[in-house]
Amino acid sequence: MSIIPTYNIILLGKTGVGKSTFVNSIANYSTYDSLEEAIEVNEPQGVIPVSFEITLKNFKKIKITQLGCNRRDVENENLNTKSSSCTQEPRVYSFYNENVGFNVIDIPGMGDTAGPTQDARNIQIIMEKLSQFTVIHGIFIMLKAFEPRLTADVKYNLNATLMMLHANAIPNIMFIITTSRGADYNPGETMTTLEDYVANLEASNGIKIELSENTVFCMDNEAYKFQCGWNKSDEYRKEFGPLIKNYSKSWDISSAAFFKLFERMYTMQGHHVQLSCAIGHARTIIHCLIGPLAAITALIQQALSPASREANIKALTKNGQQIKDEIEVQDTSSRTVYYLP
Ligand SMILES: Nc1nc2c(ncn2[C@@H]2O[C@H](COP(=O)(O)OP(=O)(O)OP(=O)(O)O)[C@@H](O)[C@H]2O)c(=O)[nH]1
Ligand SMILES: [Mg+2]
Repeated sequence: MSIIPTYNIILLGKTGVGKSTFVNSIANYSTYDSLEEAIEVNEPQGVIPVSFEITLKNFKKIKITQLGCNRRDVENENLNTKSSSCTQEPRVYSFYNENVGFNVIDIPGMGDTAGPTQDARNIQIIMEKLSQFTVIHGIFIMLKAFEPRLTADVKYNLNATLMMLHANAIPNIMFIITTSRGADYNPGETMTTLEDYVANLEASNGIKIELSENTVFCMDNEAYKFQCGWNKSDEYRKEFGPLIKNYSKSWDISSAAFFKLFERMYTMQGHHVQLSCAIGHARTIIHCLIGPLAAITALIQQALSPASREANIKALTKNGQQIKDEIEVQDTSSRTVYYLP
């Protein structure tokens, strides 16, 4: 059996940006030549389970659920609550044909609706998943087309994403702009936001990230939603069927962007994951030490206060027996010691 070249890709970006939808779109853009063909066959290629709600003109809501190819993945996608983050654990989705293979790592998004503690845990599990690979060729940072300002939220998500990576990974970074139909399949206001971020990063850390046609790819993967709606609901078909031209244009432009992006991977030198994982471990250790260090600092400050010094002097001048009574000798043999990784 001959070994085919395989490329590893990780999808990063805040929750709800469209990482899982992107993975499903890969399967469909690679299977059908056009949305019209996909609709005729009427078998949406579901890789990751999805569920979404559509509001019709009369405000009636319909729920569309499309299962993935592996039933076990249903547990990994939180499909029941509308406003919660979906993907729970990183999963690798492998796409192969006879010539080439792609392993795409879909992860839970940063800015998880469960809060910062969940984000810290997510970073750890993402690093664990990454460490299963020797090299990574594509680091896809995903954003929606309408991020008009470099808000604290956008900055937090970009920082959290980039902090996971070693500087050597920078040439492997690609920006994917989703939901871009409203911006005519351009990066829209997000480009200015990205330019601001990249300029700040260069000024403060000397890190330079290229923003060009080679690194920024725009798409709108709404056609996948259309495929699922068409397949699952008569009401959807009746109301959205006449709009097929819009979705078809999104398909054509997005699949072209997708093929250009994936062909770009053939030219990439793989980033050695070990380097980024070392940074991840260092961050975990620092994170674990912050609590104890804060407690020690507080104790030192307390000991330095005049009242505390006075109390210590008094204690030391008590008679020997009293001091003896107050000293508690600890039995160290049964202590539980936790070693940091
Ligand atoms: N119109 C449009 N909707 C999109 C696009 N990409 C994703 N969506 C919708 O946005 C919502 C969130 O998409 P997901 O793919 O679940 O987002 P995610 O990044 O995987 O989210 P987490 O798993 O929570 O990190 C879903 O309702 C998708 O149908 C897009 O390009 N265009
Ligand atoms: Mg997801």
